[in-house]
Amino acid sequence: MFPRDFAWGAGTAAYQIEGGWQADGKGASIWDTFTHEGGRVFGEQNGDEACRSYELWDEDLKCIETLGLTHYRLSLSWARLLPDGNTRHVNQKGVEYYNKVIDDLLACNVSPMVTLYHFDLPQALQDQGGWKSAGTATLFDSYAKFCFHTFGGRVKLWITINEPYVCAKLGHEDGTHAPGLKEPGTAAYLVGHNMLRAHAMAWHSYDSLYRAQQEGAVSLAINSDWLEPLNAGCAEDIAATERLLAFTLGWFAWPVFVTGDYPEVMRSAIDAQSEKSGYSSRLPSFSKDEPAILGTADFFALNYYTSRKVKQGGGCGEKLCMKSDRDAGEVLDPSWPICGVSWLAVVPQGLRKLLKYIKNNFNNPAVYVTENGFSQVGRLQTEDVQRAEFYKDTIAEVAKALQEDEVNVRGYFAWSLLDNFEWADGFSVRFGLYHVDFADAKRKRTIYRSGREYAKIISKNRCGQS
Ligand code: PNW
Repeated sequence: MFPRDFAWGAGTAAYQIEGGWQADGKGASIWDTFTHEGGRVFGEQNGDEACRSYELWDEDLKCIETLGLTHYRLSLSWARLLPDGNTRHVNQKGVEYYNKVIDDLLACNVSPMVTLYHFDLPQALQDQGGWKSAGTATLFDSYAKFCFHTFGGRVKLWITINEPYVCAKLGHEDGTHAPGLKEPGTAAYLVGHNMLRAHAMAWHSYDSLYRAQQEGAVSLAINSDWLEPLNAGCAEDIAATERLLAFTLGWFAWPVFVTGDYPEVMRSAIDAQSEKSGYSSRLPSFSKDEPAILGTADFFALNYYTSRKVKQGGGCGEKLCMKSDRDAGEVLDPSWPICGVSWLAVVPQGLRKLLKYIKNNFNNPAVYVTENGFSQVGRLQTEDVQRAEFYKDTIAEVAKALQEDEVNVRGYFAWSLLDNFEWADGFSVRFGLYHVDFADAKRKRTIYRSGREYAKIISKNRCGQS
């Protein structure tokens, strides 16, 4: 059913699992600051200890082996490696930690997929303007080169930046993620721009300095819902859907895969609103003097969770904001079950549609589904029958995308290996294939039924094939 070399993975992110926030010379990140400020996260929780994976990596490795994963997606904590964000000071203990993780994975025949940046900017760089500052892209490039140099002999799959959309919008427009800025209609576009520049610089560095020797592949992980017009016969809804797709998937995929610039509908919508409010355009332009953005992804890394119906309208009154720029509202179809967190409507078939859309609109790239998952809230259920069904259904949709739609899907990564610190929701939302007991000092890991189901799917698809 699946090709023999299909990647079967699960993912995590440094801040969500590691803990050890001050251990062995690690610098602070914006999530350390944000959670410690108070009033930001469910129950005033934080990632100071999280799953304690910094101490308990061996336990994580056991989980990875039990599931039979071929790939494991982890992120590096920039501030653990470079406490001040720059390469003048390297924290050797951090290097040792990730060396061990990577070596252990390889010894178990598991390939690492490594994300350089998963929401956790070193606080030292936030103090210099963070992603709003153009210089952060250059510092990211130095950090990326440091990581390629240090780990690249052993890592063949790299993600530069995870979900620039979420960093830009939740971190700088809504203020619900670190660094908690609420600067609607302006900062997010600038931040997204600098993240794209950072990604492109790092890709070019890899391409010119490391690719020949290391033979890996580099991309950025783009999150997107599948979107459909609320009323399929309504021209306004169709146009609104196209606009919203341009402002989400297109914002980052269009420059990298299609034109080297933002989608035209996005720019014209922002410009039109800017004019009304007497602003000059808020969406920056790419400079011809910098490394090109177009062509800077060796594969398409997609994080898919849910789907939405779209209608025209939305906005925030007179004020400038991204909502007004988009002029598109999201609606949930009542037939879609909501699981756990309120934003996650369960729509496995949306993934197949999105994969087909990516094939048709972004030049038939190799695609890895780098995140997909299902959350649990409230009472703990280790026999999570619904989530087990969800994985079965979703993976069946990926199979159809491969076979019937001939999308070049290369791998699937469940989110997440472990229950972990789910950002503003703290530990109240559980995405793991393994439950983690946060009341236990040893953070005991217990497999969920969905974990067993995923292991079964993997083993069924890996054996019986030669
Ligand atoms: C992704 N939202 O982020 C992240 O890459 C993961 O770290 C995270 O745990 C996972 O999805 C599940 O949420 C998101 O509020 C964070 O819409 C928030 C949202 C979406 C994705």
